[in-house]
Amino acid sequence: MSDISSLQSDILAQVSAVGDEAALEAVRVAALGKKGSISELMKTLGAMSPEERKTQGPLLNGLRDAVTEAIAARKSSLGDAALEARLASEKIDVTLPPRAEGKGSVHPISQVLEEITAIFADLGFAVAEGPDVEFDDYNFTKLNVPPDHPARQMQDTFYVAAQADGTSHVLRTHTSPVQVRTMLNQKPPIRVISPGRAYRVDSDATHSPMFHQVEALVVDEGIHLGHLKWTVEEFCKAFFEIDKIELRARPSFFPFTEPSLEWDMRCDRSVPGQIKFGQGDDWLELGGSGMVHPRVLANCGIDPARYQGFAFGFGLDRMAMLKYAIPDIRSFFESDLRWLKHYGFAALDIPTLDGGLSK
Ligand code: FA5
Repeated sequence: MSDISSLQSDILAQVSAVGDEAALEAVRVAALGKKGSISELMKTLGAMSPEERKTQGPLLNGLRDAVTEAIAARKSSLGDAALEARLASEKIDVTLPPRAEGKGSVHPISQVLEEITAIFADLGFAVAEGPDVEFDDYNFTKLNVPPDHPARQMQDTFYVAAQADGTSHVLRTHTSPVQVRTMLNQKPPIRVISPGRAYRVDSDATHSPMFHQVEALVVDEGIHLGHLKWTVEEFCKAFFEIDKIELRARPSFFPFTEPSLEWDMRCDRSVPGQIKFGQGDDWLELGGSGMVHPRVLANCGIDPARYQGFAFGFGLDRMAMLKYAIPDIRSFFESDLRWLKHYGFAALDIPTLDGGLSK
């Protein structure tokens, strides 16, 4: 009995004295391993008389359980301590600003996104977001494109496998479903932009299967086409950093707007590799827009008899290509560091309207 209890206190003392997991493992093997002190004692049980076994059995089992438990507890506290030490040694202060001399640079898409956000923030717009995997209902049906409507063919859609709960999803083909999400959750007046990714089965020098759009949505009483034109004009002047621009509106069709317009900007592309805005005989396509269709407002719980809205959706990658003379849209997504070094922006040059968007 006293042998067993002194063996127990001896092993428990060793367990609490170890400084790391390797030393603890050595103590475990010496006590509970195949030839360990406790295992050897357990083997003697077989040779004992039934009477002796009755008293020694519980004592030896108690010894083995106490040591096993102590080792497990020590192992977890050593593990916690090791983790704590590792976390402390690998701590990074993410609030520290990046070093200006660092090699990292801002991708042109991120830069353009920041520029656009700064411009619209100045005009009083908030930023709204939605998921890339979107309900078919929000991407199409609530936007006045019911199932089987031929307008679904206007966008080559990536469909997601049918869900168990009966809902169907798509990779959003445009950022317009964020309009739906916003109107379902907010009452007018609404003034939001939603920059983000969109997906279509499309690939060439000016089309990418994954691309970016920026959507703008305004809903309030008394909103008309004049507000749309003014906003597009102010946005283009600020974005292209020029005072004089000339816009042209062409009639178009989108199921979710009525009337629908596409905007072009006057430009001069007579010198290869160069583009000048506000002059010349060429027109640059910006994107689609229109007055929000009354049926879309009603689908989203907004009374079309009281409120009107305008919306537009421009291709962000295309705008970046134009502003920064990037010839092929696919190069945005090739992760070529040499390309990024050439077209990227310094991390500390945050675009602001007063400080300059692109310097
Ligand atoms: C739309 O996607 C509408 N949702 C825009 C809209 C919003 C209209 C609100 C009215 C009201 P469209 O399919 O034309 O429209 O696309 C808009 C812009 O996205 C295009 O002008 C183009 O710049 C860009 N775009 C479209 N497909 C691609 C692609 N595969 N790769 C790169 N850019 C693309």
